[in-house]
Amino acid sequence: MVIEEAVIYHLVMPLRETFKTSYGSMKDKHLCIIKIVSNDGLEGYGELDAFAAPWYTEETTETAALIIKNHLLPMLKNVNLTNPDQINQIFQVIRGNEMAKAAVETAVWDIFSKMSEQPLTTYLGGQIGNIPVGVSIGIKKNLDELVHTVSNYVNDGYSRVKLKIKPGFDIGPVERIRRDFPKLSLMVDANSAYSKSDIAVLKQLDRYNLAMIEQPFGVTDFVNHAWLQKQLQTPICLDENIRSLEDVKQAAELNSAKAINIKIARVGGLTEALKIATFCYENDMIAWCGGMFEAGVGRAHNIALASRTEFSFPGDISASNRYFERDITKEEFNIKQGKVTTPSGLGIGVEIDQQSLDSYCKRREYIVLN
Ligand code: OSB
Ligand code: MG
Repeated sequence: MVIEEAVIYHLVMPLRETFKTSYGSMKDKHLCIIKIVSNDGLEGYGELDAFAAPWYTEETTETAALIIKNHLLPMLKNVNLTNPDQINQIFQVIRGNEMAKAAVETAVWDIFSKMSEQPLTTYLGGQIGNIPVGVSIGIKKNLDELVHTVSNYVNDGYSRVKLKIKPGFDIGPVERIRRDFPKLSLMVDANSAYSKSDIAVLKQLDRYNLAMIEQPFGVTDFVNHAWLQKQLQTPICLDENIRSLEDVKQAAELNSAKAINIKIARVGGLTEALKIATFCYENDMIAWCGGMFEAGVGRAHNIALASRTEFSFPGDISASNRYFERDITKEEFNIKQGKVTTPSGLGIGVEIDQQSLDSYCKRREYIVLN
């Protein structure tokens, strides 16, 4: 397979609700849809899931789009691809820029699964069916608002709830939600807002039967996460720390975490995500699929990945309408009894709603490769 041309669609999609984390607030999701066209005329779609500002990782939607256009796509000029894992290899010479790499790499996976006339789900080794999913809830103005939000999602049937926390908004919310929802599968995500001096609060969180505590400490810190995990029963989950299989191996070696949030975008694509899932499975670490407020294309890739057996904990994979008024795909994803259904069409199994995509599109770039 040779890539003949690519289109980068720059989209701004208003979020239905402003999402607040320990880093700050987000009103719109800035993303790109990457379309690649093969020499056989097949189309593959990938989603660039960075953000407008570099608060989660160093990349932004704009920097990543530039890397894709000026560095990654040109590396594929006249290259005959025989399997999608080749992309991971070819892109290795470019440092970092995982989200840019993932956007192109996932589009290549889409084409290869279409070439093999399979849904991406089975092409990746997963199973068609329903997978349990959870929801991530931002920091709220007050506890009543939080309780209201949680009960809405519980009524929608989500299998697990994740609360964003930060210093000063941690024990209060967790205590209240645990009291009102004693049986709920509950976890927290600190997005790196704590340090060693917060040990008393973190030990207190250990009392609420949380499924895990996600990313309490710094984004390159493996040593102090290990120090903390020794003192807690609750599994620590790493998110921002994990850019590659090497990072997961380091976490395993040091016992920095018992769980890994796998995001396709953060680890540079599906090849690396699969390697991480396999490693977690073989080393008794919990693997689950994280989210980046994906639109329909990225969400389809996530669901295909999360359908593999290594994914033993519900992912941050919500219904399309939780994030956006209208998605960019014709098929929207819905939650039924805490589960989402894997698409069964070929490749990512969703079709682009061109009219919807155009309505969010601010700019498009055409790149001819051959
Ligand atoms: O830390 O997992 C995170 C959203 C944006 C950036 C980072 C994170 C998140 C979420 C939401 O928690 C995940 C989602 O619902 O897509
Ligand atoms: Mg997180």
